[in-house]
Amino acid sequence: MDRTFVMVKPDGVARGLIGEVISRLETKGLRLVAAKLEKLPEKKVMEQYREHLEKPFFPSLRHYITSGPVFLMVWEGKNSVPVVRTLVGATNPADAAPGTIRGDFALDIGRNVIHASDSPESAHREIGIHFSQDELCSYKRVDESVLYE
Ligand code: D4T
Repeated sequence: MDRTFVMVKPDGVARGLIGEVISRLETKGLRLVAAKLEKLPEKKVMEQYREHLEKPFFPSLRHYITSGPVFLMVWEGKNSVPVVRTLVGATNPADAAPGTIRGDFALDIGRNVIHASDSPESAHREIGIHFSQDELCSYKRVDESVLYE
């Protein structure tokens, strides 16, 4: 099964949206295999956003992402990376379709509620930043026999 990394950002945690996010991904049929609430240390922020270190928005992104706890998760399922990106919606909430998480719950690109990995390679890298192997649980949902062909 493919894995993806998902993070409810500090605005999403502060607004009480953790349950809503989990509910949407669970209802889709994905399997939650790891989760924790954490205030990200600077080192992990730099690793997580390494491709954005030189971008003009990085200082405000860093300040915001360390302003409160984030909720870190690993989800498994068929094509979980593109499936979750579709459920999350466009980076800028103004462009995010209704029915997506950002389309339904966000207004500002700098407060877009959630992050999800954009490729299997990113997912592997990001899971490694935030979780150790022994934090990833192995189990089956009882509905998997009807979720998959
Ligand atoms: P994340 O990484 O948060 O899931 O967002 P995306 O993958 O959808 O988008 P991204 O990597 O291009 O942006 C990372 C992060 O930076 C914030 N951001 C981005 C911002 O505050 N201002 C901006 O102009 C951009 C492009 C939002 C997401």
